[in-house]
Amino acid sequence: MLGAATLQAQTLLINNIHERAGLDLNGTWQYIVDPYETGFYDYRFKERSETDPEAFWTSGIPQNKTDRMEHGYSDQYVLEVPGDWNHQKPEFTYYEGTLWYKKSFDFHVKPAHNYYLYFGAVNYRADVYLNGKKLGMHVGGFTPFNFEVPAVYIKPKDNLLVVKVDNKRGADEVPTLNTDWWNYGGITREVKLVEVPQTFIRDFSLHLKKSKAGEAPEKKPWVSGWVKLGGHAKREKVTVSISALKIQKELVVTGDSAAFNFQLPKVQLWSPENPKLYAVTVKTNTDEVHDKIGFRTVEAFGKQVLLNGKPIFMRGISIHGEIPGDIRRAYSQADAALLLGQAHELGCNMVRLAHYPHDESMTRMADSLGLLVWSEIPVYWTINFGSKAVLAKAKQQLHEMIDRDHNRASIIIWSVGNETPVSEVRTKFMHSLINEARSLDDTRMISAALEVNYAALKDTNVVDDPLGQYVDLVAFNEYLGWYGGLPDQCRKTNWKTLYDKPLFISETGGGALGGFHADSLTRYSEEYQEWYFKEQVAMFHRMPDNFIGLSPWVLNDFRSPKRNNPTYQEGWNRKGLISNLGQKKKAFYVLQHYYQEKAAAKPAHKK
Ligand code: GCB
Repeated sequence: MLGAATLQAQTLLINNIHERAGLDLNGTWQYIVDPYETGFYDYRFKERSETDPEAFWTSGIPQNKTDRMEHGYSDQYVLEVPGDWNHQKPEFTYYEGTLWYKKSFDFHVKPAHNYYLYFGAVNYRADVYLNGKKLGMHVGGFTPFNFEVPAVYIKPKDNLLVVKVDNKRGADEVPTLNTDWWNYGGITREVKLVEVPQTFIRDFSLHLKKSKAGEAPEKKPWVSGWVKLGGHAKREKVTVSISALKIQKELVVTGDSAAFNFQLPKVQLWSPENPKLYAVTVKTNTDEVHDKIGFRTVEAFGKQVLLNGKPIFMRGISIHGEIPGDIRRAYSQADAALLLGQAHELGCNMVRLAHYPHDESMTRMADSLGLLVWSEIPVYWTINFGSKAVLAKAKQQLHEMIDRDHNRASIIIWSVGNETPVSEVRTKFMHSLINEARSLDDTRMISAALEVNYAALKDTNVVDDPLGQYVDLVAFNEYLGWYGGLPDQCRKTNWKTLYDKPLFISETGGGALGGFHADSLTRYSEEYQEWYFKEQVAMFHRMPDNFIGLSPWVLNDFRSPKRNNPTYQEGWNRKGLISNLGQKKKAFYVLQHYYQEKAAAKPAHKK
């Protein structure tokens, strides 16, 4: 029996959750608001144990009518899951603290099956209880996790699933106290009770083998990958098949995992122009999982980025995981279709999913639309770089991001952070993350948005951040003409990096209130932002030959508590090319025009 205070280790992540049997636990949940965490700590602020008479916070109902009861779940207080709490009740707009969520369900367990409770994401800390027993705890607001549920915990009727969700910011968390986005709280992504056989396919990976540096994949390319079993892993025969390619390969998995390599016949490679996905099935005697997988290679080679051996220019845009029209977190297929549809209309072949892993529907849809993806963990600005515990939290989020999405062809860049101020301790921290990312996945580029040394040379800004030596792609954020000075500075500014690597502008932008028109010297007018982008585009034409793309800041206006100009911002970061009301601002068309030109231009030659 688990004590309430025992934190069970999180179980290894199960992939391809959507097609698994089990019970969808989305929908209406009851809640209790608990800013003082009275249900968690007793009046001496000690964590409650299961035997505590007040432990019924976690089991939903008091044991008998003599119990004193100073809380209660009720249909008067309900929230929809998935979904942040902030947009669902006006009193939660600014709330940062604890809410207890409760859902009742009936479920019949099957003999010889295992059960897991899966959460797409909970911001920020989740303590999960089933029928009063603690299943585990997870921190990190944007990545999936699952806990094993012993079958004996599950009753045929009236199970009580309780999740304590806490979105308080913390100095030793990832992200830390300070961000330029809204700290939406709640069970923001889907919840599912997953049913699998006793030995099951927990995860598999399938990708093209790296080709020789600088070269396209062979005509009949090789794939490599692995299969990992979960549950009572033992000796299992596994079949990997791709029926459209007449591939059927058998391997024997002993223990938990086995790796494989095999040659494909001629395949259509995945690319933005032809986002071809192949249906893949992985099967054992008792289990079967499916996915749709694209085959491509990507690498930084000299000054260029090669996709399937050919140089590409990334026409990108940065995106927050938010639907501004509803002022909420994005979580669904429809949300992904809206955001990625906007990026498509802008003429993008690439999106930077800032500043945290987005909902899985985004990366899956990017696979099918042919949008290249930069995916990032929320190591943002001023994390506590000196702390080992913080590094462990960042690494955990890195693992969870890669675990979920390693089969997505669209993802070509794992980013380990954004604008982390240069210091020895930060570089050590970030280097460690880069090494970790590379050890988990050597088939993609690793990057981070770096800061710029503006004072380096007269008229030339230099990206000399020491992290540049470890990343594959030197990416930097610049706001020339917004933070300090006017956009005409771009006319005389040059850029270079100390590193002989491809150079990418991961952010550039200026604010404008949609519908506010004035002359181009008036800040926050659409005309100012339009001018900003015109000057920037003229500067892009003068960039050095290792300039291989950009992801300006940002697709839509987004909510930020830092942005309190009472006339133009009112809680919104206004750097969107599209306003919070969905109107395209003038600058949208400047970037769209540049991207049309770029798309029509002859591809650069490999050097
Ligand atoms: C940045 C940050 C981004 C901010 C943006 C801004 O450099 O990376 O998160 O929102 O600037 O608007 O200032």
